[in-house]
Amino acid sequence: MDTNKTKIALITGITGQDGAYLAEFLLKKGYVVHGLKRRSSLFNTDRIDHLYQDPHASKRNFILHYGDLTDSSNLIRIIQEIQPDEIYNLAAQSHVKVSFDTPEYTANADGIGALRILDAVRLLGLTKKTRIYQASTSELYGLVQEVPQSEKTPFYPRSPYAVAKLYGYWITVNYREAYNMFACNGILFNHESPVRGETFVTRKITRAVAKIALGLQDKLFLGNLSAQRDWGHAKDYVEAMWLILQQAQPEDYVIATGVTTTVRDFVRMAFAEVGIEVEFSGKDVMEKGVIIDCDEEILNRLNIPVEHIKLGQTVVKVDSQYFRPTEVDLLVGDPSKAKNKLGWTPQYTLPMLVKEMVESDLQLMRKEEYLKKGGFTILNYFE
Ligand code: NDP
Ligand code: GDR
Repeated sequence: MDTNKTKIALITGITGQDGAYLAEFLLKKGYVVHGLKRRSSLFNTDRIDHLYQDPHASKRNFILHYGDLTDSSNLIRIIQEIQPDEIYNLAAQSHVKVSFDTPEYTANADGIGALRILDAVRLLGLTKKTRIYQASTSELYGLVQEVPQSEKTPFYPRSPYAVAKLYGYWITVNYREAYNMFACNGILFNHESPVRGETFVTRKITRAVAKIALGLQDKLFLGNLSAQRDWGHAKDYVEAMWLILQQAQPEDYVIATGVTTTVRDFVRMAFAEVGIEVEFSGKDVMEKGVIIDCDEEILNRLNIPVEHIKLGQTVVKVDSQYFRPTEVDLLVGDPSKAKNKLGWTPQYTLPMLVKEMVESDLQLMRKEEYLKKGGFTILNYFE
């Protein structure tokens, strides 16, 4: 590849969490970044509005295109027009629980969508020019076969989402082998951030913690508290995506921290950030989390009124509607290959991530607090 030429990247799923972090990352590296965004009835560009450039400007390095992973002709046209050096296929129906409700759509977007990208590059004769990153996932491991999970661990998907992503994984490997394409899977374990979607468990927790601290919500309803996840920060993980495409050989990589934590412990850590100590008791659907102590120094520092915190108050309850028909109990990745070959190591630890997310949601919820004081009704869409 000519390293002096300005590189052109296409990001599908640019309006999502990873799309936004990756766009920022690539722009800083001097790329021209094109993004595929879906038409929606409401604006869906909150996460990338700070990168927006006026379409009337004479020179732009950040350009959005309407498109959808379920529309081949649209993908072919955009890729033909852009002639990208790198494509990051991040678009997906990415919610595991929702995939049980929309299995066919999930298969179409997450499975066949990956094929459409690969095949567009092949049909357009770009196999030598365009490198492709496929957003594969630790959900592929599903039912525990071994821990920690590495590139060699067998897959056993446990949701329509994971089965669709399994197709995406293997079609990427197949196109690499069949057509000599530079196409790679990043098998990324869970990664979060202050702009994580509000219905994923970490963000659901940090939003609720902020609201409970500010007296805007009483309780947080959750599903399986015993699930264990290897949580990292999206900012670290988008760097790994880029590194995967800069190697001499196309290969697949596990990207993870190597540390696993239960949902229950994530809840404890998030409440601790605002000075609230929560203890859990009971089993399965009867389990609950109760405030047993508070740290007034932290409350004062964060300007949280102490009268909002009631010792003995139940702040977490289990609600079986959030259970999945088949669950993934334990994920913990082995990132040795990424460390050795890519030189990648995450900068964020879980405590740093939790702190950043809680602080950001506290700031956000202060706006709701302000509106509530002004007499406006707050709708709880995300609980
Ligand atoms: P998000 O849910 O935040 O973003 C998904 C993006 O895909 C959004 O931009 C969404 O658009 C877009 N999208 C959804 N369906 C379509 C479609 N049919 N056509 C075009 N665009 C579509 O996900 P993340 O940023 O967290 O994840 C990025 C990718 O990485 C996903 O493929 C996910 O499955 C995968 N992954 C994520 C991990 C994580 O922990 N975050 C871990 C491993 C893999 P809109 O904004 O309009 O909804
Ligand atoms: P996951 O993330 O399914 O791992 O997929 P999610 O945050 O949705 O769930 C993590 C674990 O928490 C348990 N859980 C709950 N989950 C949600 N969403 N809401 C709840 O109320 C709740 N209570 C408990 C879940 O059962 C699960 O065990 C994410 C997505 O980003 C995928 O796209 C990605 O591929 C994987 O991470 C790696």
